[in-house]
Amino acid sequence: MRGRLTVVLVLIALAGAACGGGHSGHTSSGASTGAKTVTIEMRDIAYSPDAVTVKRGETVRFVFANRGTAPHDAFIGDEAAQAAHEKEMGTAMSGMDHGHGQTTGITVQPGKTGQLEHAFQAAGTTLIGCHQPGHYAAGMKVTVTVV
Ligand SMILES: [Cu+2]
Repeated sequence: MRGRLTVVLVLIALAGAACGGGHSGHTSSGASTGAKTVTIEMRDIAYSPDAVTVKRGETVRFVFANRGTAPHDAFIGDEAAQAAHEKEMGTAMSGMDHGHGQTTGITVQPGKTGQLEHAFQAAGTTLIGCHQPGHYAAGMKVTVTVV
């Protein structure tokens, strides 16, 4: 239990270091977009944490670290989008990429890390869901509160 918590804290520390010391608000000449980084672990079958709060309009870089033994997805969208995507994944395994605009979904293999950048434009609640067969139904989702 304690060991697992340590791993999470180390991951958060690493993510913080990766975005330049964690001090926000100062201008820099770096190529970074200044995105806020949120690290989420994927397990069999859950995300950790399963709830995050972000600021409206802020670009958030989600880093998904798959600690499980199965592939997991991360698909961003509200409940209706999640339901539509779940249906789509059931009929055709093709394409997390919906073509134009920003990518809203990725698949992360066991032991790997994947990134997804997203700017939430509307205040409210939306979701990140895993659409590997049965996972979303089993409750593999993150509640994203946009304030
Ligand atoms: Cu999953």
